[in-house]
Amino acid sequence: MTKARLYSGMQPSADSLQIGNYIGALMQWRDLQESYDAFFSVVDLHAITQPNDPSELREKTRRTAAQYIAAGIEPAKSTLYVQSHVSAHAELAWILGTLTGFGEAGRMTQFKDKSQRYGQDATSVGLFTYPVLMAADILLYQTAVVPVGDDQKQHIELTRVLAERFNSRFGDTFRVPMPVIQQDTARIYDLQNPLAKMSKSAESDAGVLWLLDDPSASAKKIMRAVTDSEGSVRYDREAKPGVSNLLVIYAALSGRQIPAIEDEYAGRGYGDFKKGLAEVLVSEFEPVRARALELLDDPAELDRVLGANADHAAEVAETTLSDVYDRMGLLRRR
Ligand code: AQP
Repeated sequence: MTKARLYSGMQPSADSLQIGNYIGALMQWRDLQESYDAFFSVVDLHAITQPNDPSELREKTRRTAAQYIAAGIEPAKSTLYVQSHVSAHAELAWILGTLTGFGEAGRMTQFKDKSQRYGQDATSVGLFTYPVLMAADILLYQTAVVPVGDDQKQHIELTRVLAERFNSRFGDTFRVPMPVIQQDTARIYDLQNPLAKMSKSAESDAGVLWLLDDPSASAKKIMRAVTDSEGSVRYDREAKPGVSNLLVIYAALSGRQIPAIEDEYAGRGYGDFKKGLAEVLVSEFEPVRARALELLDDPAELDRVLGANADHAAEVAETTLSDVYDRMGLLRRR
């Protein structure tokens, strides 16, 4: 039986991924690649909706791909490639843009938030059409499921609307994908501000745990993480967001249940709990970090693997794109 197709991606927007990317996405991708025909992309075309230094972007792209592999995404099993290596993404995005209402795109809350944050002069048309490119990413591969965070739900809904619109105007072409929304317990918050999601682009470094950071630097950040004055290790997202966040990280990285961790630290202080978490984090990340650095030591081999995977992605994408051009009545070059 052929496996259903799955698509997901991350932006190469920093030198290292943060542990929210690892727990919220990579760990799940690693499991999902067993039961799906998975496509995982490093979405560099999305990343350029923000200003980027060209040589840094190239390096961040390799680094992101290396971290996918180090975290367990197997390029022989999944299709792991760089978005801009497959030109069909940009081509289909243009086509879908002609089917997207201006008001429809303007209602996207991520655009509203980001454009407000950057100001009008720093907001590009590319940022506005970001969800249309995302729709193209997904639809090119006849994707059945898209694992995403809650914040991406609206973009997947737009993807579904665009697929249905195209299918009803031009004939059945796209599979209408389903989102798989990540559980709230997989959401990781900033260590210094546990009400804000941990993010690569956080203003302060103190609240972010980086996958490629020196483990002792990460341990220090955990020891300084914001908690509360109650002193008991107990999950309560409302009343104790800092401790709850640390418990979620602990549980995700150790594979244990939160109540078992609460029991272990009952009657002990936050210091002990944080030390325990730091040990768990170091033992989980040390091999991932070492493997990523090893892959980055041989960029030619990494580029070769990415190129071979992009060839496969392009083959699948071209089939869909060709149908799209035909159905829309574009005269094909012979
Ligand atoms: N804090 C988080 N907790 C759980 N999951 C998270 N993800 C991101 N942050 C957390 C998941 O990681 C993937 C990365 O998606 P992205 O790189 O396209 O952008 P993002 O979601 O905006 O991630 P960042 O780290 O916050 O990047 P910047 O700062 O560049 O915007 C997604 O699957 C996301 O759900």
